[in-house]
Amino acid sequence: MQRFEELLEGKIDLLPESRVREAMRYSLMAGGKRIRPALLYTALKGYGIEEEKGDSFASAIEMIHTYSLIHDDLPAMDNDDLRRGRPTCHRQFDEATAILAGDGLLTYAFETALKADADDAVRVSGARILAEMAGSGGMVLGQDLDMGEVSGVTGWEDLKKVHRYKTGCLLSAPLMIACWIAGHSEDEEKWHQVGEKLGLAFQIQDDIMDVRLTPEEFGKSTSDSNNDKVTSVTLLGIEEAEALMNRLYGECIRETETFSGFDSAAMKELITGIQNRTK
Ligand code: GRG
Repeated sequence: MQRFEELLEGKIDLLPESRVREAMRYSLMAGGKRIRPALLYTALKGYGIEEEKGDSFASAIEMIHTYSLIHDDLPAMDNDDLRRGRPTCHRQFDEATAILAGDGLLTYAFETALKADADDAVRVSGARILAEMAGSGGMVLGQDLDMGEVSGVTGWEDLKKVHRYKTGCLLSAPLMIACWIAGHSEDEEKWHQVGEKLGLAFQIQDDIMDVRLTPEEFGKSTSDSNNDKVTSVTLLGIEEAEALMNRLYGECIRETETFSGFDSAAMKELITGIQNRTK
């Protein structure tokens, strides 16, 4: 994905020089796994479309993802010191700059998406999907449901809802956008469902790694299990959580085999790679 790293940094270079630009660059280029862009590119591959067609949207999604991590780490939210093994944005810069860096990335994501080299219908639908999946009916809602002392999450159904919105929506967005780029918009909702399922599996895996790995291995400073937070591991136990995670990943793979005009081989490989991830 070296090409994608250069593409993303090139977009930051287009902005006027400033402290906020450097904070945006610091967090955007901090060695994330780029799972959401990989989902978009792999879905395009399955449809037989060259990956460059997804560049603007893949960049936009990674900007939104990075903004969410910067804001999630702030003292008013999770108050984390470490992200991806490095000081969080507000630790490296300051709180005001980190807030602005998040705002800047979110706004720049929509500018980038709307400048995509695509038909009007694809650009408008892509921007609509980003807004729906990232906003207060999507990821922001998930964060709201999950917020610390006001969180009403006590059981598995509540937790699944948090994961559906907080994690699933932003994994659905690249899949939904890819089907628009490929001219298969009739499958948008089916891809949405796959992304949600993937998000649930991904988050269960995160909960398992949270108890199995040290903060250094995991690259994050707080452990949800040490925070008295309800997680899939505290609710289901580690063995049941692991079995469910593997079942969900398997279902995602099987569902992608049913899409019309789609060769699922590369997607199967990507999902299996995510399932076997170690960070
Ligand atoms: C602040 C609006 C707002 C939302 C925050 C993303 C998020 C919502 C919170 C971060 C905490 C968390 C565990 C979120 C679930 C999504 C998730 C697992 C994010 C980490 O994604 P990775 O593993 O991260 O793809 P990298 O670092 O590889 O990019």
